[in-house]
Amino acid sequence: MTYGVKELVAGLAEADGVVRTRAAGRLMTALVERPDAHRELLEALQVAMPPRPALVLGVTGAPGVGKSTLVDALVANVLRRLPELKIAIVAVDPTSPFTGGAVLGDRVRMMRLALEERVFIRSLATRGELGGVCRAVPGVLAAAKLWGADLAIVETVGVGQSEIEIARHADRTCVVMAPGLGDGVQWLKAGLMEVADVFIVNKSERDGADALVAQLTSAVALAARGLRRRLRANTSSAPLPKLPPIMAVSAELGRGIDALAEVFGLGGPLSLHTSSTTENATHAQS
Ligand SMILES: Nc1nc2c(ncn2[C@@H]2O[C@H](COP(=O)(O)OP(=O)(O)OP(=O)(O)O)[C@@H](O)[C@H]2O)c(=O)[nH]1
Ligand SMILES: [Mg+2]
Repeated sequence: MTYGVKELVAGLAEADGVVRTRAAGRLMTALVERPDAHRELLEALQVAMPPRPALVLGVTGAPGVGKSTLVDALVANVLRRLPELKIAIVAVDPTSPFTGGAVLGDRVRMMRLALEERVFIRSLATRGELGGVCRAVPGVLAAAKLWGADLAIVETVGVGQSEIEIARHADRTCVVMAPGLGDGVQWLKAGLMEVADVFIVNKSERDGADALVAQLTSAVALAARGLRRRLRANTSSAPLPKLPPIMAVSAELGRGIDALAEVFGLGGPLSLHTSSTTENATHAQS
C-alpha cells in the first residue's frame, strides 16, 4: 500500500507505539527520496513547529571505527539516565553502490535498541550522490521530530564530503577514530578540524590508542594555533576558538561512555544544549 505524505503526517499524529514508528519510517523515506516534491510540506512544518529535535548529534568517521557500536552504547546509557527522552538514530550511508556501503552492519550493532519504544532507528542510503547527505537531512529531522524525538543522532561514514555536510546540520559533530585502522591522524582531512566539536578515540583498550590520542592532541593544538594566527591577523579582539575535547572510549567495553554523555549535556536529568567538559577529556594545549 502506498501513502501520501499528508496522510502519513496525519496518521502519525494519531498513532502511537509501533504503528507510529512505522509511519515515521515511511514518512522519512518519502521525504528523503523526493525532497524537492515535498519542499512545501517541509516549509509548512518549519512554520508550524520547530522542525528538528532539540539536539542533533552528528557522528562521523572512517568505515569500521565503531560509530554504530558507540551510538548503541551512548543511547543505551542515555535511556537509562533520562527516562522521558525519545531518541531517533539515523545512519545515512553516503557511499555509492560501486564503492561499497553496508547499512546492514548499523542495524546489527544496534539490534537491542530496535526493541525500545523510545528509540526510532533507520538506515538510509544516498547512493554516493554529491550533496546527498545534506539533501536527506532536513527530511530525516522533520520525520524524527514528528515521531517525537528530543534527540537525533545522525551517523555518516566519513567519505568524500559527508562529514562536512553533516556538520552543517548537527548541533554537535563528533569525529570518531580508532587505533590500528591505517593512517590514524593522516586521515584528518582539511576542514575536519573545523567541523569537529568532539574527537572520540574508540577501541581505546587496544594497543596504539594512547599514541593516537597523543597524535590527535598535537594535531588539534597545531590546527588551533594556525586558526588563532589567522583570526588575530584579521582582528585582535576575535574570541579564541574552544578546542575540541578528545575523548578516549571503548564502545565495546562501555568505557568512557558516561563522560561522553556528559560532554553532550546528556549526563544528568534532561538539560539539552548544555555543554560541559569532563575529567576524561584531553584538551590540546597550545
Ligand atoms: N575492540 C573493539 N572493537 C570495537 C569497539 N567498538 C566497535 N568495535 C568493533 O569494530 C567493528 C566495526 O564496528 P561498527 O560499529 O560497525 O563500526 P562503524 O564505524 O559503524 O562501521 P561503518 O558503519 O561500516 O562505517 C565491529 O566488529 C565492532 O564490534 C571497541 O570499543 N573495541
Ligand atoms: Mg556504522
